[in-house]
Amino acid sequence: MKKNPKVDGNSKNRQLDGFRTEDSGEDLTTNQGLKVADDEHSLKAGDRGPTLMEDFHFREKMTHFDHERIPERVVHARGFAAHGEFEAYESLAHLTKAGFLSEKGKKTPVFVRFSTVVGSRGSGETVRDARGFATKFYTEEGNYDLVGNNMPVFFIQDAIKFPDLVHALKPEPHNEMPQAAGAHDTFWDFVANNQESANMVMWLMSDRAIPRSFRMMDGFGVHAFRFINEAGQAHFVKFNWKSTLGVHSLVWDEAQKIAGKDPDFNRKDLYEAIEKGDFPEYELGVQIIAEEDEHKFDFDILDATKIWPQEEVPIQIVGKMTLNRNVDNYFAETEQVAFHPGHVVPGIDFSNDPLLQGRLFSYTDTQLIRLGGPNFHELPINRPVCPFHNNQRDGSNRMTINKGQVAYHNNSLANNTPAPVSEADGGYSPYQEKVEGRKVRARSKSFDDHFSQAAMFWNSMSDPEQKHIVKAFSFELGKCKEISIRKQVVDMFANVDLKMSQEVAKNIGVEAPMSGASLPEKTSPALSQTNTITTPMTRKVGILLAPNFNDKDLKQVLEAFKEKGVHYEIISETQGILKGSTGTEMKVDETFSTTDPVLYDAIYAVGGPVINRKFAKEGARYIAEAFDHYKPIGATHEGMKWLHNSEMRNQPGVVTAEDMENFTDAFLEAIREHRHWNRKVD
Ligand code: HDE
Repeated sequence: MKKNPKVDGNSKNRQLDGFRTEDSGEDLTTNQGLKVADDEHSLKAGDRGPTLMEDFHFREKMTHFDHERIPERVVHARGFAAHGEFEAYESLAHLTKAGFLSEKGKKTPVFVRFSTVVGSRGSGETVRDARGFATKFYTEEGNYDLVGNNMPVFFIQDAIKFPDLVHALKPEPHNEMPQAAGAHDTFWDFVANNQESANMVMWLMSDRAIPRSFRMMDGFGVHAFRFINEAGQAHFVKFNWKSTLGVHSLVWDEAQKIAGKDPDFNRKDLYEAIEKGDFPEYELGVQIIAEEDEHKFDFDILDATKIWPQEEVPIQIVGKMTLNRNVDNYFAETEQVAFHPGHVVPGIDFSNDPLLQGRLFSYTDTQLIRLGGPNFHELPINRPVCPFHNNQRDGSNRMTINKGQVAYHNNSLANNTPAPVSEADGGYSPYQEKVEGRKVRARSKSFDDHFSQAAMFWNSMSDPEQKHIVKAFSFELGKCKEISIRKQVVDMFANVDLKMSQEVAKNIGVEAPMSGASLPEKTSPALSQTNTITTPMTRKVGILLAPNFNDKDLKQVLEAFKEKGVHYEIISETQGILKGSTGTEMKVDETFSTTDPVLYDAIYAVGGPVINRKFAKEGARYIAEAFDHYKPIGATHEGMKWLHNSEMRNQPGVVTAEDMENFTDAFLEAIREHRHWNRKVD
């Protein structure tokens, strides 16, 4: 297996060259290079006396420490990132002159940061929320940032409403509660009074909002952008990332428990996968609409609260991104990376989506406060890999040492350089869209339909997915204290599906709405997660093992796991080595106190001939939790005792057997399915 491959020296690392330092083995010095003789005692007047002001080493060390934090991102504060590479499958030159897409096999280094949106930097990761999916392509023509989410739509249509949305969604201002959650009055008050949010709220109540892993979710650029080809021809484009592991989610009860048992659940999963060489992969897909077809659809293609259903505008897969290297330093890279939807390259341009237009202002502005000034592009993680020159100078934290006397344009002293580059030679020149109109604060009528696509989302869900949505609404609204807010929201969602809103109304104790909008029955099968890829690869199985376990049979199952890329951990009562019935030794990875069933995709109960009361109790709990969360359960030998006479035994995804050959295949198949929704749980 590949282990955290180092790719120093090649293009992937160029943006960091010259900035990395390995401090171990070196002398300790101050920041001025002075060797330090003692780092354990502050300078005092006598060994029981007061500390002296003159202790410059103490003051330097403490001052640096006092300033170690920078303001966290106002949204997307909690994130985790990795390096990788994008490879184009084919030339897209007929659509775009972007170099990184115009040649088959062309490779471009990337840096991707995943995030939750609402919570603070230290908040839990398995909360109900959208996930940020921001990609920086270090192209030869400059950095291109695709700053997307794991949901293809957004709450609002115009950027001017973003501060209102975020104020409503963040913890309430009087008591700073709740952390990292939309389940409170101000958020739902915003929803009910800003009904353009309906489609996004359906996504937020769905399983997409609690992804099993950053590796198992899709990404979306959300807005319409433009591709421009060499001939200057434009096409509208939407960007989609498709995980090669498929889209998979947690169940809500599990997600809440994980937030306590392991608040780092998603980042650990990504970090460990990359360390093991199981590199996450996402294919890039584009949806293309010709300029002349702009008004051909029953939604406005510039409205960020709408998808372009892929049944109407197919997704063309154009390349693959592989994340293959963890960061060396979280702060220097993940915390200081600065994304911006306005970081584009020739061949990619904007549309007039009013949400996108506002973002083009916001991202530089936010970096100024977060990263302390206008030179954040010089931080190693943000530097382009191609040369960059201009007449910008000075400012806080300037690192470049510009030589020479000329810092203006036009000039004769430097032969009029740095000189602009013509479009033909690669200079960026905006698409000359014709724009005409009165100056108005208004929105196009074509943005008015807030419910058709929300209803299409609901209609496209499978039965279990619909049940999860009803439960999610009932949880979230049940947390609202104001009954009037609960009522306004169920009335609003009666326009999406009357039965759905009536069920929610019953659960949260408000009068059920009697009518809603009557909308065309449209579906988009691609919206359901039941149509995603399923594979046992990288699933994590918790194996319950006790002394004298049947080692021959276990070995056979473990070999099959290895072959299929299934991961496992041995769980027992105490740490150390366990001996099997014929002497095989197994190292215990976790104990009942260090881990929990919610942290596994499947449980395999092997047990052993003699288990004590505590083991029996924990084993039963592991199986019961896994059962309630619809997870695959395998039980052989003594492990089967836990399922004896139990109603669980003949339920879908519960595999028990004396015959190991049938067992292994059936268990692997159950693991591949991920969750067994037709199991009788409630
Ligand atoms: Fe952002 N958003 N956003 N956003 N956004 C930020 O920039 C903003 C929107 C997204 O990992 C901020 O550097 C406005 C949509 C991601 O570093 C800030 C509007 C989408 C990230 C900001 C939006 C996103 C951010 C905060 C409405 C999906 C994290 C810190 C017009 C397409 C990037 C920062 C990272 C971060 C503003 C809406 C995605 C304040 C004004 C829609 C993935 O600039």
